[in-house]
Amino acid sequence: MKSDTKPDVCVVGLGYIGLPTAAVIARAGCKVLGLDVSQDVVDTINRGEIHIEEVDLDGLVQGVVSRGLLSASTRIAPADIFVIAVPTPFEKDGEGTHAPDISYVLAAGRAVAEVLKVGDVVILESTSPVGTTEQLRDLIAEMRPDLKIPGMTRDTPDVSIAYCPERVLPGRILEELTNNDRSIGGITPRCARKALAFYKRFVRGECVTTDARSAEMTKLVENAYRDVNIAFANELSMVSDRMGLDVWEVIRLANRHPRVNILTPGPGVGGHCIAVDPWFIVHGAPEETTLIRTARGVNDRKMSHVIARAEALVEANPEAKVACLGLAFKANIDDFRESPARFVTSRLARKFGSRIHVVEPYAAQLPIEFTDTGVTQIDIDDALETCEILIVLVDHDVFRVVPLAERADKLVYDTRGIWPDQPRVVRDEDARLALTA
Ligand code: SAJ
Repeated sequence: MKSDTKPDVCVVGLGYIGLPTAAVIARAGCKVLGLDVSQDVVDTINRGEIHIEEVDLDGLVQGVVSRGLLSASTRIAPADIFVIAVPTPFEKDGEGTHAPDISYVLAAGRAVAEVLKVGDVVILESTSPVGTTEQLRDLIAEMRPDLKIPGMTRDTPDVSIAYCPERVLPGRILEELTNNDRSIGGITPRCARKALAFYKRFVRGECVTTDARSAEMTKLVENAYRDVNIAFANELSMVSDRMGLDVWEVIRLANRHPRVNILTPGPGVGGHCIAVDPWFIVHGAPEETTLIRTARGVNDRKMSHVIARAEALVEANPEAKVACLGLAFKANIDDFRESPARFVTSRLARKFGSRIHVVEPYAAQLPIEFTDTGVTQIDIDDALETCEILIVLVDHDVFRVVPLAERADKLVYDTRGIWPDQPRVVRDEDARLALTA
């Protein structure tokens, strides 16, 4: 490939990261083949449609597919650049820690190795434990003894291999894919430079080069940092409940200090990243990760704390109808995977059945675990008219804007702090219930 021509790109994995990435690269004018194991996903994309929800992604995919820049397949084909964006789940092991599963990365690597040619660049984007890019390199070396592999030859290598994690926020993926800075870690500095030249085609943020292991660790550290900081906020909220304090007031005041910035407590930490990635660090260095492991525990414990307090509130008011506000893992998105709000609500549903009503404007229907519980989905207006107890689990804007006049007489357990003006409910000291905290 000449440096002035646009490379052909193959993106392996067309999920929440792979599909937007493929579409953004295609928008930059590269011909992109998206690879996925699911025939359904491939067919959907080839029709110019999408199988995931993300702001503005539908129009973008429709545009690049219709211009012939993006197509999808279940079969790999030769390309100049390969971007691997497949899942790296984790498995619980016997020790109570969680082992990363990089089998999808290695499977993708095997597929890429089959079609690799001199001059190609292979980039891993999946969140991965430290050392995964080297494992990918070793696998390629094993499968392709005909190629000179970076870090394994004194000559100029035939291919380049690098790690470049995504760091986009669901709900803002297209914007952040373009504007966020990127860390690009090469197996060698030359590999990093080759990958850098590619990202410069569609990234406006700064692209910083490093080695592959540092880039792998950087991604894990970013999410562990956030998890630890959310754990601090969640621990404060449990302490405040115990002491009868309003945690939101305490945080608001503390954050007026110029060097203090406490995050927001919630019903726990959800999604596929922040609650998962810290385990990759713990698994790699179990003896040295007391803080990171403890933070995970605190955030999980916050979910049980919320369930216990919500149950106590519902039990203390046996005649009241209850509305649980939100199922998504965070505000203003329709992603219900690994959601603390969904978990809390399903526990309440199993215990209290038809007394529980769910308000989730982003869900067309209730998830499967609510079948046969007697729980009904209602909208926020119905909830405000008919329910005496409101349990706020997600800070969707549509909940945030409900004026005090419409909820002043409700019993509110606001786990997200969206209604600071809500009158505090008199507490039952024995049950240590501070319902507005
Ligand atoms: N949360 C709180 N309190 C807060 C902030 C978040 O309880 O103050 C909760 C949210 O409600 C949610 C969870 O944490 O349940 C995670 O939400 P998030 O918005 O903090 O992050 P994600 O999971 O949507 O995306 C994260 C981002 N990482 C960081 O901000 C360091 C994103 O940039 C990454 O690209 C993404 O993980 C990923 O793919 O790794």
